[in-house]
Amino acid sequence: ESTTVAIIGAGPAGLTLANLLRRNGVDCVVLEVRSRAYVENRQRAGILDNHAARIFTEFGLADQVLAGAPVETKLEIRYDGEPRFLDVPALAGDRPSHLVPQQLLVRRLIAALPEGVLRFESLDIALHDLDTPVITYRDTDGVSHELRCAYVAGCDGFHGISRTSIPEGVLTEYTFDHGIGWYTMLADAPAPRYPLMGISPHGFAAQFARGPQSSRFYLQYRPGEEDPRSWPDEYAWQQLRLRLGDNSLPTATFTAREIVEMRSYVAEPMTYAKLHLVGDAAHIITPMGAKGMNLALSDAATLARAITTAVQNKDDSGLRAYSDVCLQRTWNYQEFSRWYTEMVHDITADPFRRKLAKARLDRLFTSPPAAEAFADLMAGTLT
Ligand code: RFL
Repeated sequence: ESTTVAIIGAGPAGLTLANLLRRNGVDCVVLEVRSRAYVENRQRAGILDNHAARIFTEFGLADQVLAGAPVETKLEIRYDGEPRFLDVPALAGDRPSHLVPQQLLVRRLIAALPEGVLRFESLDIALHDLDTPVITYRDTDGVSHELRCAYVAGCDGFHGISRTSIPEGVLTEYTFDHGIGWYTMLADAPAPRYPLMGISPHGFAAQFARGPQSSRFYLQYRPGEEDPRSWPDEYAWQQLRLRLGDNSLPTATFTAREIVEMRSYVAEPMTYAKLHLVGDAAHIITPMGAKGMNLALSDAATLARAITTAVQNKDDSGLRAYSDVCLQRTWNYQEFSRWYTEMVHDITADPFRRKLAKARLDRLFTSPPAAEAFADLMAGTLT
């Protein structure tokens, strides 16, 4: 069997790429190791930035992907209990982000693809000869398959096999441990009026809506020194009330809990022979700024345009530029995410960094150009 583009992984990156390529008349096959149900129920990101929404509009997919999605409102930041509000969409020039839970985006992107494009439960996927690529895999009946293609898109996330198929010595890898942990909890507690972040001497906390009667909560912890999994729920609620400056928060049952340790990673270049890495396969970023999923979608759009031009006009300049274009965007967002992370967590750092973090926050509320630059990054850069 053969196809033009073999896409490894059916996360936001792979599914977006498949949809964009098909809209441009380029054929592709998506190989995913997990089941459809597993992929459709994986909960992670929740914000589709304005730039990512424009990608779906550009390719004529806005109705399928964005229908009914609420748009972002103001952001509330409470510093030591004192509330401040930022009208991020207005500051960005009326470019709101959309609230689209990742599992909803994934379901919609799967529904928009025709039968036969998606192959769930493709096991033991291996990439061979990346100059004239051949992909081997097994189906659930144990039957072996071989897929030939002109291009491979490695969209299989941070733990996938695409990046590790690149010969040793080719990639330069950059890693950074921010030394910050988040304990995140889902609870049936009324949603806050606006997305709420609390910066307090006890640490960072946040509360975001996940429906009118449901909230996701976050508490900063010190990795290696504390293990929030051993915290009694009552202690977590007490910390949330303290850090969010909200004594009215009810004690509700946590329906899910998770630990996130903040790490960043970038692999350069994102291209090797006919393999192009897309999304988390090439880079991971902290959740501050909500850019992880949006970077994956932007990579997918850059690659879809480049492959389309190569296939239809025999012009591979876009493919040659792919890695540089995506890496420039990635480093821009890595810097933003680190900047944002320090601003809301460094109240717990040494006194000098605590003062710097406060100055950084104050600047957002005293300098309109600084606030606009922040909002511009939240909306997404236009490349
Ligand atoms: P994904 O979503 O990891 O999808 C990769 C897909 O590849 C499949 N796969 C394989 N398929 C075939 N063969 C193999 N050998 C394979 N190995 C893996 C996987 O099953 C999966 O279907 O990567 P993609 O598409 O690049 O998308 C990236 C985003 O998912 C990611 O950036 C965000 O989820 C990151 N992230 C968040 N981003 C945000 O913007 N806002 C958030 O609030 C946010 N919260 C999060 C997150 C990531 C989290 N993880 C990964 C720890 C919260 C969590 C818990």
